[in-house]
Amino acid sequence: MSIQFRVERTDGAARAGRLLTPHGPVETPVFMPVGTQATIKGLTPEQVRTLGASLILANTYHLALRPGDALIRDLGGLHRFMHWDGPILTDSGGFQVFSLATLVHISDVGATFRSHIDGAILELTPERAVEIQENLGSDIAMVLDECPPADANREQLQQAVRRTIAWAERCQKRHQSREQALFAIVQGGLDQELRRQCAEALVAMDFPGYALGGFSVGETAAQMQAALPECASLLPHDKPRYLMGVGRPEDLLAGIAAGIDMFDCVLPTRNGRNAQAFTSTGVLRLRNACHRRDPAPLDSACNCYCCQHFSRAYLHHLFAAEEMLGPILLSLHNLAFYLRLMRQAREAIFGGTFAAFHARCLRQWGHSHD
Ligand code: PRF
Ligand code: ZN
Repeated sequence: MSIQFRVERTDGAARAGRLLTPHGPVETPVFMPVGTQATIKGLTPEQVRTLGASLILANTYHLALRPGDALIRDLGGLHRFMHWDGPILTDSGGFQVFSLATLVHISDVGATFRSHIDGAILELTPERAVEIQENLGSDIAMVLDECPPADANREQLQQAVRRTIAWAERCQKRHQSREQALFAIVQGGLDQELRRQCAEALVAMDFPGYALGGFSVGETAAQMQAALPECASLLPHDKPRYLMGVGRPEDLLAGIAAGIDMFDCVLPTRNGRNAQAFTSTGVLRLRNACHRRDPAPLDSACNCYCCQHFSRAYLHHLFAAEEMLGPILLSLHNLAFYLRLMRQAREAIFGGTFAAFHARCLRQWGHSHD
């Protein structure tokens, strides 16, 4: 078995669990920092590890285009290539094709597209998505799926669900690696009937883990949060559940409350590079002139390297002067914030106090009516 998963405690629908992978254990709920191009932007693997990250995410689409999955395989696999000896999950590339490539054409065979790097016309099939991820050597691979936009009509959603199921079968058939687990992805948008159909078909195929795709693609946060409890309940209790590409801190807590175990999102690092900080009292924009003479740390409730040593005034200065340390320090802090939030949620689940923890966080962040 490539992975093992155990739910250790539940509190309402929320779960605290333990995922064992070939590169070490993962305590859930878990947030995966995003290392799209085999790097968590601006941070060394040692820094990421010190922040408390266990599992990280990398992208099939980007790495297959550059530097190429065969090259990474020949150099000993993704773990060695990027010097990350902990567990890695790779996304399958479908979602990135839809959001980054041009001239995208999808058929039952797969997706053809023009590379956003050199303009070459390429094809991504379910079999190729599995081959790339086996070459990368990630601990967890994802099936190729079709993620329709939030404004897709029922017919388009239905087509995406049909293809996602057929592609999951082809991925499972092609998948060989014994050291890698292949997770399935449920689509269906906000249509609960299609979500149920998709989940039932995939659950019958007995994957070692299941993801909810197709959220945070343009629907409102309230719509997504309302759909999560029922969607999560369609998935097996004894297998890990992953909400792909979500989200803000309040979305993560809503996901945990609904019974989700795994999350990834670019927000802590991307927003950090744009001078936006997540703090225990809400979001701060460090470019704002109100921070120019402020000697206070970014977040007095945070013990990260940034908050231990630097003032808001200094961070404001770094962004005003366009110094690279600004994005680095805010990425560091934001990841520390997300990873601590997951540890606190896990502790609250163990203590049977998750609902109170959830309500307290929303109040402190100034989102009590969200
Ligand atoms: N499918 C895949 N990756 C994803 C998504 C999806 O639906 C999303 C949607 N939030 C993010 N990343 N394969
Ligand atoms: Zn901090």
